[in-house]
Amino acid sequence: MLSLILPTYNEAENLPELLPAIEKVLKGVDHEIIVVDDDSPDKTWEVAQEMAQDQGDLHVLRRIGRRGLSSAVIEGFLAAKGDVLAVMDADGQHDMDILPKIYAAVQKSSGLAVGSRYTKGGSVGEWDERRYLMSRVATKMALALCAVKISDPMSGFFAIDRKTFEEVMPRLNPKGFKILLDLLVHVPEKTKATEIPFTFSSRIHGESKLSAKVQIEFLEYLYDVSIGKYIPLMFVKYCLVGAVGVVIHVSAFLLISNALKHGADITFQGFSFSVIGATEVAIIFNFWLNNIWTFSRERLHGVHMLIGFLKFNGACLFGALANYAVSAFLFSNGTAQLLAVVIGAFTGVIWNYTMNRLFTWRA
Ligand SMILES: Nc1nc2c(ncn2[C@@H]2O[C@H](COP(=O)(O)OP(=O)(O)OP(=O)(O)O)[C@@H](O)[C@H]2O)c(=O)[nH]1
Ligand SMILES: [Mg+2]
Repeated sequence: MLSLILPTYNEAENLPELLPAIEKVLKGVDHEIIVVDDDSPDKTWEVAQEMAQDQGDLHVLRRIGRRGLSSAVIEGFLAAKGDVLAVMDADGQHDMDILPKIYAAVQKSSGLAVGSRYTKGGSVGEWDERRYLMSRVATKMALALCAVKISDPMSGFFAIDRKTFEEVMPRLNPKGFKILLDLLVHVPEKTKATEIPFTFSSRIHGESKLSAKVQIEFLEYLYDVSIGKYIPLMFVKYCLVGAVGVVIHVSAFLLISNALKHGADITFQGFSFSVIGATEVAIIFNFWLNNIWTFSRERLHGVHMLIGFLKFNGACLFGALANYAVSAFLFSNGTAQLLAVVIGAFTGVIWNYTMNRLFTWRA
């Protein structure tokens, strides 16, 4: 049996055209269709539910409070009954006439069968130069990470056999837009992948969801499955925020100390106050940027943000103590001054990050 997943977000206008056409193409093929909708504002789910009333093989999964193409497809696959699991865009861009071929290819040799724009006979249709170039560069970058290499790893039109999917499922990274790429990165190298050419059409109705955010998520995905296995992306972001924080710290120090100066000199108390004040300004800045960027998935609001801010201050204070303790210990044991300071600073950063990840922005 073929289970066809149609992920949708604002495709209410397209479904009434698309679904009857798919039924025609799949006439005689044992199949089910699962629309996975992320609670679209245009009520795609309602249109699909109405159509499902008189179409027994059509099912609707409406996800509330969730967004994401990859995770929608994975959930569709998990709810499916078929031994072959397929996915196709719900905007008419994928040539549904090749669905039976895709299905047959997986039935014949298991693994994957991909509707391909870049294999011989396929085409991207009417893309402008810029989109074509972006797609080619992204494809080249992605290919370097794939265990199984094909000409169009970024296609959203493919099928996989249930056994291969279930085997690879626990390793998938549902972030982002490119579920096929994620499968190609994680399947065993010997997995067979067949490419079937098609020409990419224009959308029937509606707008593309391929936003700048989706493109950044793609780069984050590439990082996650390569260097990110050893150094988490969140840690890198945390360090970047920290680096900007240092600039803020120095600037705040200069501002405050200038204001406290008497003539050309500053008193010891004035200096101390400037350092403490600048430190707190940097802490506030770091907390704010980490909250909206580094830990955006665990972002804190309202009273939780206030509690989180206090925890962040605590973690930073202990981080500073850890930094001091390690530097002082190394220095007193004969380590060169600068090396002791650098290792101490690193200890402080790793301490800060770990504590804040564990207690302030819990996963
Ligand atoms: N469930 C769900 N579906 C989504 C989401 N984002 C996109 N989709 C659907 O996934 C399919 C592909 O999205 P598109 O916006 O067409 O992306 P694209 O085909 O790569 O880009 P275009 O060529 O510009 O259309 C469409 O059927 C969308 O409705 C999402 O967050 N959740
Ligand atoms: Mg599309």
